[in-house]
Amino acid sequence: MSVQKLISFPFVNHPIVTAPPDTISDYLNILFSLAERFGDESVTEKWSKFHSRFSNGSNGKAVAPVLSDDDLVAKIRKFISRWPFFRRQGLRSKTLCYALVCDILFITAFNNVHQAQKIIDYLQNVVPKSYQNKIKQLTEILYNDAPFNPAFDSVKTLVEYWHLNLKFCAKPLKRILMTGTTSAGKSSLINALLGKDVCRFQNAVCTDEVKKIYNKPFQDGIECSVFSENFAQTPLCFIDTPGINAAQFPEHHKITCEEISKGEYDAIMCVVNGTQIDGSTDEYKHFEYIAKFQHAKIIFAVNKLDDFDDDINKAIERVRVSLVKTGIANPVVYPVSAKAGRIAKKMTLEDKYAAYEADFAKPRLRLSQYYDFALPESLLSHCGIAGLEKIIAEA
Ligand SMILES: Nc1nc2c(ncn2[C@@H]2O[C@H](COP(=O)(O)OP(=O)(O)O)[C@@H](O)[C@H]2O)c(=O)[nH]1
Ligand SMILES: [Mg+2]
Repeated sequence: MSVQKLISFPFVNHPIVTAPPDTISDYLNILFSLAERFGDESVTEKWSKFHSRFSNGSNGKAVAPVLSDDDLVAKIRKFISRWPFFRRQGLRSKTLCYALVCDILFITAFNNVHQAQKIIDYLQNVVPKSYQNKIKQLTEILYNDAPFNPAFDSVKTLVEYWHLNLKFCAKPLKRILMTGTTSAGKSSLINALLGKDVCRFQNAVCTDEVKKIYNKPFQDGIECSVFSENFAQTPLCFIDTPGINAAQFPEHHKITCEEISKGEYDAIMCVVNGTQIDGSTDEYKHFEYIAKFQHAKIIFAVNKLDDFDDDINKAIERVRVSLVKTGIANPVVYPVSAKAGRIAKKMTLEDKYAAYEADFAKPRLRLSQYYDFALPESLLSHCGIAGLEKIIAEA
């Protein structure tokens, strides 16, 4: 997997956001044409994100087709000549030039100095002399760790996010295989942990293949609470496997076991449906199979505790005892509610936040008490997600 896939865009405080719609449209047209000229096949995905984020600002106007070489040069020059006009709009004159440099390098040459040099050489030939040295300085900050220069204050966030991306990509990937019965909440838990809906979740057997879901160094403009910085800043890959007990799909069990036997993960998270705590023979047979793979950390998460009326402590103990019988030495069993986790991460149902916060602050549902380390008082902790973040980050 290429690390390029992991990076995300610095949409927050992007200077283009405040530009007039026609300017945004021109900017996107130039950026797109440059990306087509200098990018490889990985550009399309990044570009489409960029475009969908900003095209609303240009009144939904589609980006014009890729410009020919001559038209691109002419368009960039015309764009620059209009900069005194942008200044009247409250933008600093070179701001959009700096943003363009950051964006095009990010899309086509992040982690690739050689490619970056080609783009810089091209731009140096197009922009007026007064910009050339500044472009060079900016490139030095991005690629050679030159100290930040206040002249680039207007793109400070872009530069900061560039370095966050670099730091993130330099860390080794941590892989977590998710397994359990159908509808235990594997996909919901991945969504709650990542703070966004990347997996389909529903009351049907909808995961019929192994899916890999990656996190990003920061969310593309999405606000989401995260407890563990280490969790947020570690490249993660969740391996979502099919449920092991779908009677009508026996091949699902096989697919999952094959994936487990590959051993290509750092931790296995077994998700147990808290509303069916005693499980089926199938479920514990599966855990018996997993017991053979103790080279990886095995984490048990009892989910759906928002929907559980009995004594949670006793339920956890029951699961633990059953697990010991399957041959798992010292199983660690953690309670969680993926449903409350989604709300805690503020992904949805903002109006329900207060009700969930109050509910999970009650002694019975304060799931943080079952984690063997201190956690702050918040819904994110009380629903179990904060604790799981930390456990995954340290797996
Ligand atoms: N009450 C409750 N329902 C949940 C929770 N997590 C998942 N569900 C529901 O359980 C069903 C199956 O979830 P899903 O994530 O698709 O399970 P998977 O088959 O293990 O991936 C869906 O209807 C979810 O909305 C939870 O924490 N609480
Ligand atoms: Mg699923």
